[in-house]
Amino acid sequence: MTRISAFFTGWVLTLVSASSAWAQEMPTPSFPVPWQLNLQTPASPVAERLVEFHNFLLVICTVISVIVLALLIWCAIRYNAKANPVPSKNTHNTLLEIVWTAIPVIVLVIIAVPSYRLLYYMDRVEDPGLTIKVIGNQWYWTYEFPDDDISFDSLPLPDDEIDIAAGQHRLLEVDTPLILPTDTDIRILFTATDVLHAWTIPAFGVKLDNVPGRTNETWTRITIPGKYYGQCSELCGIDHSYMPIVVHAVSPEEFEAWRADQLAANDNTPDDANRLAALIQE
Ligand SMILES: [Cu+2]
Repeated sequence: MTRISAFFTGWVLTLVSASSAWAQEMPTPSFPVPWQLNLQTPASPVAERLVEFHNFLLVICTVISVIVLALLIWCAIRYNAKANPVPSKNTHNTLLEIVWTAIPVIVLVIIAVPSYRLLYYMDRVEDPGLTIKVIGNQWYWTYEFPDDDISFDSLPLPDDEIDIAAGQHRLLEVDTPLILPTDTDIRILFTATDVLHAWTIPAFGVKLDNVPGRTNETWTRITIPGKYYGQCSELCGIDHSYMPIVVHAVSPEEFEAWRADQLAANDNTPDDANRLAALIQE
């Protein structure tokens, strides 16, 4: 706790070194491990529901596959030329045709109902506690907190700055991670300055296109504090694979401390008008 608050104090002065220091103590609740099966550990209500829906679909897929395989085996054994030398001349069976049309329709409806329910749940949040804006650039991310006038770029760390011993990962670390509070409904707005990008954090169940000239929207509520990784998921040019995403999810109190530091830093920086006035006086 004290180390984290110490980090907040040093944040403004030493962004890069501070973030790598924090990397050592930030747990990664949802990071892939060798031989892992299934999806990453969900860290938001949307991601939990996506995992549940995925498991539900897996059951339906398995049942259909087993039934079709059993039918194929049964036909091959029961109706081969040796076992059934005189084949039936039937070409129609009304009841059978109704059944094999109706059953797939019913299965699709059973899938569609929870699918649409989840789609609308993911769409937007009524009363967000925080709004952030994610802007895709070739080839880095810009994060804005529109209500607080906080804005910064998040650039990938080059290979020679990656500290494997500190738990860092090549091609996944950034100089300035996005800080977000846990247990808060966060509205996320997406846009881009140049081409299509897609901001993605698998653990949050968030993946949406950043489209130039358009604002997309979704939301998240992070349930587990820690460090989360993602990557741009829309082919956006030669460095598409070099624009990682890092989110540090901290408690609302720690987030407020960070926000206060950012606002204080903003106040100390002369805005463009002041800077211009100073230049003219000289
Ligand atoms: Cu991109």
